[in-house]
Amino acid sequence: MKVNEHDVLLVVDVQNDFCPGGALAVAGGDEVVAPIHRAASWFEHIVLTQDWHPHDHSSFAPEHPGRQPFESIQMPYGAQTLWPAHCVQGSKGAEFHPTLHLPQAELILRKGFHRDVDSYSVFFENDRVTSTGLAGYLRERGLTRVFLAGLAYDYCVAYSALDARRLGLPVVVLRDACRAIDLEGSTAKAGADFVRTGVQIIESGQICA
Ligand code: VGL
Ligand code: ZN
Repeated sequence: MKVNEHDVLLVVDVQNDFCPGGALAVAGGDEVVAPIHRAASWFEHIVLTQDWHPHDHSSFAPEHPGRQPFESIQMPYGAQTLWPAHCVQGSKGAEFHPTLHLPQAELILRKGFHRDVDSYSVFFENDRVTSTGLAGYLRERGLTRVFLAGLAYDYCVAYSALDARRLGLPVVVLRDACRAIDLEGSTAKAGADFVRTGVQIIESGQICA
């Protein structure tokens, strides 16, 4: 697949806490770095995102006495999965994985910084109305097709892909450059949602100039 100057590679949440040894480790999370680097060499435009929570974020299980990580609770905006505390602003766990080397990235977008609302998608928070501003950034810069890679395939990557489709953008997910959390069928659901909404799924090796 050919990429051009209107394409952007969104590298989602390749942070220590989502990699082996991290607070919310995704199996093989660090293995996304090599395919991301290979894909990145073809792109003129790269945006990195960072999950970036206050220490007392409402998605953290310890904020809800009696509740365990990976349980679901009802928030004012709907169902919310509770997570171990992760990606706390300024912590080592919130830093990019040390092997990720993309100094050419033109924007680092942080999300999840509102205490009372989680944000899986890089476009809209989990209340589905609060914008991160990324859609406006892409529009103003003439970036009209989105390629997605990173962590986690079934959460931040999937929510971002579906929101980009809702915004009317063509979306391509680089499957080998993602790893999943896989909670209660979430990986299969993401794949089915991609097919239903027209998200294209390719391998990073299929990209060319
Ligand atoms: C993510 C769960 C909680 C992700 C972030 O980046 O996929 N998942 N926070
Ligand atoms: Zn998070």
